[in-house]
Amino acid sequence: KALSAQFRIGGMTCANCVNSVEGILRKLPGIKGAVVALATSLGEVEYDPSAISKDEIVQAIEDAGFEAEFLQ
Ligand code: 9UX
Repeated sequence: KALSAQFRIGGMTCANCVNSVEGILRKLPGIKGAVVALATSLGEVEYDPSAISKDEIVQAIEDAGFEAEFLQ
């Protein structure tokens, strides 16, 4: 069953960053959906916790040069 979680993201300064973060997330296994907002620096992922962990999601974002932290 998919869960939804919000995260705060740092290091995004232009709209292309948003596309790049969303693209990275959507290619990961276990991600059902991903949206990121530049104006609020918030993102939300829908993910399958049996396929990917929050730590792995954070790691993928940080590997791309951004910072990420889940809100809950
Ligand atoms: Mo925009 Mo984001 O030129 O890493 S793509 S700043």
